[in-house]
Amino acid sequence: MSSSTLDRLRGIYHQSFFELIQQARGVFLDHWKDDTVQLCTLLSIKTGGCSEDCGYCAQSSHYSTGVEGGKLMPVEEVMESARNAKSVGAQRFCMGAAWKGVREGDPRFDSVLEIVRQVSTLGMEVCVTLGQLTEGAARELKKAGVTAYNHNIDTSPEHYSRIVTTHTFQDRLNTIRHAQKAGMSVCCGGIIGMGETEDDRLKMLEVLTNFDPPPESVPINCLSPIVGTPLEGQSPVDVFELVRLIATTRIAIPKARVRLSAGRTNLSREAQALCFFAGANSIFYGNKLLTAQNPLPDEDMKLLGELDLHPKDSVLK
Ligand code: SAM
Ligand code: DTB
Ligand code: SF4
Repeated sequence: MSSSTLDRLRGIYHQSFFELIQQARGVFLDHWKDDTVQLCTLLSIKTGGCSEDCGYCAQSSHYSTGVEGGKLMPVEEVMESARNAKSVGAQRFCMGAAWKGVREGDPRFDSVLEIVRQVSTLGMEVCVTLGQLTEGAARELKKAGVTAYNHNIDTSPEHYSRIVTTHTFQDRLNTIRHAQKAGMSVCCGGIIGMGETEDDRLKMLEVLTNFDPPPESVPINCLSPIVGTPLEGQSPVDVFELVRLIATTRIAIPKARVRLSAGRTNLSREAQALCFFAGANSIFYGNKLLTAQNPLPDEDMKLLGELDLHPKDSVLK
């Protein structure tokens, strides 16, 4: 990791606000032929009871958040949600599990593989986020039909151990490497609003920028503060800091889908419009994220229509 990448990111991020978003818009237009927004629907296929202590997470068993630990959802229930997502226009279906990780040979992992095989028949992009992956598990997911693996680095290397102690930043990088080696696209981003500095955010972006290959998608989540977690009292993210980070991400990783992720329920329509102008071109679509609320699908369609943005080619038949 060269310090020059970080210096370059700082230079981009701290230029005057309008120069920054104008530059980001230019980079967007150079790399993306149309104004499409990818709609990605999330489903929690195994909720809560997680062994990890991620300080932001409703699903960690270390905190009393009111989210109960559940079992892996049966394949038919997952298929019902996936068909429904497709029928309302989602192009990507992302399934999340509150696990530290998965390995080959575990019967629960075999069930996930069967879920992936079935969901991938629907024609949407298939993304999963299951925690840490061995190389073998990554290969099996790819073979079953996964197109992208979501595994966020979440914050800077320096800030990470203040947020999570049950695994390391390096563990996250190892899993990302395994997913890449298996030929899956990597969806990797982070959360802002966890007490980090703006420079921490740029250090996170520095790590993402230096991935080889760069991430196919970069989710930028604003912390959705969960009562019962150590981060429950964090102040909301400043919207112009969010826009600056999105613009800098667009410039640093031009070909990535930059996904305006958790926390949109706290953003005005105008703030979201600025995020799209600055280079965001994907959202989570559906009234629920994993456990937290998301804007209603009808409201999102209305907003996209008002901004003359179009959902990426729908796979609706
Ligand atoms: N267990 C897997 C893992 O840790 O990668 C997958 C699920 S985990 C919930 C997926 C991602 O959701 C996290 O890496 C984090 O970026 C995001 N996330 C979780 N809780 C959040 C919150 N309260 N606010 C914003 N983003 C959150
Ligand atoms: C990502 O970066 N954000 C999504 C998805 N990847 C898995 C998850 C957001 C979770 C928000 C909190 C919740 O729903 O519990
Ligand atoms: Fe939540 Fe994933 Fe951390 Fe488990 S590993 S506590 S599900 S973010």
